[in-house]
Formats: sequence, structure tokens, C-alpha cells
Amino acid sequence: MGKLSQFITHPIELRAAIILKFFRKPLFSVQDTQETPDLKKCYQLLNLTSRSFAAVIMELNPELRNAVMLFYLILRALDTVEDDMSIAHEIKVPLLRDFYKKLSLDDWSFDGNAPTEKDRAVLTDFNAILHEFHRLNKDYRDVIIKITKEMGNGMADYILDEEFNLNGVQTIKDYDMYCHYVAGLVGDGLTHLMVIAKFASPELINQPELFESMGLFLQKTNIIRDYAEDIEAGRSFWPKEIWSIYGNKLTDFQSSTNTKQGVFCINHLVLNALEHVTDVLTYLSSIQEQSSFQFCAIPQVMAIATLALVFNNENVLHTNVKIRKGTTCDLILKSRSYKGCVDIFEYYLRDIRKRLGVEDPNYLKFNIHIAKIDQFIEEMYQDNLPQGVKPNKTPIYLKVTERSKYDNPVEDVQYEEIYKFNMLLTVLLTTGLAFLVIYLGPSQN
Ligand code: D9A
Repeated sequence: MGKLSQFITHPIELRAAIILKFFRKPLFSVQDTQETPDLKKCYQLLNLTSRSFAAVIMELNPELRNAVMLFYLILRALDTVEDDMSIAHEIKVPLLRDFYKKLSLDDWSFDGNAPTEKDRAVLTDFNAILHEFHRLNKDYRDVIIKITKEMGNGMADYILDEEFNLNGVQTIKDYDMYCHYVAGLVGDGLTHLMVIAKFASPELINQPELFESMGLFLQKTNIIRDYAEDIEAGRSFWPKEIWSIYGNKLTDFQSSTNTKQGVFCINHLVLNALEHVTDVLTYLSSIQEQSSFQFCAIPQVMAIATLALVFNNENVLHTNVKIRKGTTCDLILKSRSYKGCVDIFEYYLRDIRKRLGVEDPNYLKFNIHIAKIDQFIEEMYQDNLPQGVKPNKTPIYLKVTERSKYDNPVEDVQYEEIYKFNMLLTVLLTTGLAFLVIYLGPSQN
């Protein structure tokens, strides 16, 4: 379906897209992203590698914006080395392991990627990244260097792991471990950056399972969604411990006789991903600055929407399913407050529960787990309990009162302008209609 027909059939999403595009003041000026030629180059690279996520980074508080942008580009550079099958192992493995050392050089770039590698510019133009990296505050630099070192070594280990290359991910523990290296470490680094900037509660540092869950929830969602694309490329990250319950071979799910088993397997993986939801909500409650909150919340609400989309959906076995662009706009608008995020999670969890079939082998487990999340949310909002009622014992970071500023939408949407626009539209439409009737209507003679 084309974009236009999608919007016509989803007017709420059309409204969200229009508000986002035309009626919102950015939280901060983006003037200073053009400060130096190198910085300009970096933001160009960012837009080249990821259009939608680049926009989210651009909205960040200037205190954090460059650090996050450079962290993103450096991770993208690592990925681009790892992904490229044309680079020999003898070059690739040491390059990944020593990548963090390049961050201390004044100049360095790499032209060894295949010409077809889509993000190769990040490595050929790495000088611009390095120059701006050296202008960052040392505390930010140290975080980025530490994560780059750990991730580069993790990637190199996987390349050399024969078992992993031949048979893929085995146990659920292996699955979590793999996701830790590609995504958990990113959550780790970003959490440290936000805590240094005093934009997040320092308590987060002592609870690695929370930032780990921020990465794992996103990565597991990607892995479930990308099944068909990965199989096509001759790989898969679905853990055998789960898929072997439903089939003998991962590719079996693509034949029409095994569709039912394939869908049960998808659902099992969705249930596994939902284990991170309470951590994600707790994490989000401890972000104390608006732009950082949005930066963290947007990918997570997109992930729960994607999980609901892939749940019970046999199309995942054959094609790449994606949430509509309009849905994304609506999610971005609604996720600006903490309450808005919680509402989105509740909405999609209810949707999953509604579509869960009694014949699903995990029927009971789904119901129990979703009920647990519901209870967690309910307890979190139990602030003013009646006298004599015991307060909940769930450890939750910020009391809802401290979080209240995120429970009110921020004043960045120009509602007055929307009102004027609506008026203008109404006048134009009615006069247009009147003229149509006059000129095309039944003639008088
Ligand atoms: C993130 Cl610096 C990612 N990954 C994402 C994007 O969100 C996380 C890569 C580099 C960075 C950040 C992210 C955002 C905010 C807070 C986070 C966090 O932790 C506290 O990371 C956990 O996906 C990649 C990993 C999951 C591997 C970490 C969001 C993103 N979305 C894509 C959509 C898509 O389908 O990939 O990149 C996009 O909008 O283009």
C-alpha cells in the first residue's frame, strides 16, 4: 500500500505526521551542529547512515548531542568493518580488537571496505569523526573508548567462534550474551554518558540489568522481525533452545506446512523479549531531562509496537514487516511523557493478549507475564494509598510525584497554530465545495 492510501485510512496518524512536521518547536536550536566543517561532515554522515534515528539524536540537549552522535558513528564504523565479508579475517579481527586505539590518533581512516558497503563513508571520512571526538570532554571520551574496546573484542570473538558460525545461537543464555555485545553495551555507554551529564539518576549505574534490558529489548525485537531477511543472507540469530521446540531446521518454518509451528516460535520469542519490559519502564522513569527521555523512549515504544506487529504474524516468515511511518509519528508524539509511554506499552500488551490463541503452547505463560507487567504498572502509580493500606514493595526509582513533569506533555506543540490551520482548512474546503457545486452542479437552463 502506498504512503498516501495508508494515511487516508489512518487519519489519526496523518494528523500526528502533520503536527510533527509543521507544528512543533524543537527543544533546542540545531545551529551549533554546523560549528566547524568537521562537525558538519559528522552530521552529514549521521544522516547518511540513519535518517529517522538521526532526527532523534539532533533533538538532544546540546550538552550531550555531539557525544551521542560520535558514539553512534563510531559504533557504526565498527559494524561496517564487521559486516563486510570482503575483508579477510587476518585484517578484520585485529582491526576490530584495536579499533579503540584508533580513537587516540590524530588522523586515521580506512578505505578497505567493498565499494558496495553502504556505510563505507563513515570509515573513509573517519578523520572528521576523530577531530570532533578529541574536542569532547574527557569523561565522555573515556566512556566511548571503553565500550568500543569491549564491543570490538566481542565482535572479533564471534568471528572466530566456529560453533557460532556453523550452528548459530544455541541457548537462551548465548542469545542474551550475543545481544549484550551488540546492544547491551550500547545501553551501558549511553547510560554513563547521561549520568555524567546529570540527565539520569546515578542509581542506574549500579543496576546493569536495567540498561542491559534497554539494549536487549531493541535487539531481540530486530532479530525476531528480521528472520526472513537474515535467512536470505544465510544467517539467523534465533536461539536453538527456543526454535528446536517447534521445528528441526530454522528454514523449515518457511514451508507452508510448518507455518503454524513457525508462528508459535515467533510468539515464544516475543514472550522472551517481553521479559525486559518492566526493566525498560523502570529505566525510563529515572531519566531526568526531557530530550534524553525522548531519545530513550522513542526506540522502546517503536519496539513494543513492532513486537505486537510480529506477534502471531506469519508474514514475518517470508517478508520484512514494518510498522507504518504514520504509526511512528503517533508514537513519537505520545511518548514525550512518561505516562504516554506507559499507555503505549499497555495498549500493545492488551493487543497481544487479545490476539493470543488458546492453542498457543505459551498461552498460560503469556497471560501470567502480561498480568505481571500490568501489576507492576499499577503498583508504580499507587502513590496516594488509602490509610492502612501497605505501600508496594517493588523498588521503583522515582516516586510518581518526582516524575510528574514527564506526566504532563511538554509545551513544544503549537496548538494555537494548529487551531488557525484548521480554521483556514475549513474555510478553504467549504468555499471550494461551494464553487464546485456552483460550476459543476445541475445547470439552470
Ligand atoms: C541505539 Cl548510540 C542504537 N540502536 C538502536 C537505536 O536506539 C539505541 C545504536 C546506537 C546508539 C543507540 C538506543 C537509543 C536510546 C537509548 C539506548 C539505546 O540505550 C539506553 O540503545 C540501547 O536501535 C542499535 C542497537 C539496538 C543495536 C543498540 C534506535 C534505532 N532505530 C532505527 C530503527 C531500526 O529499525 O533499526 O537506531 C532507526 O530509527 O533508524
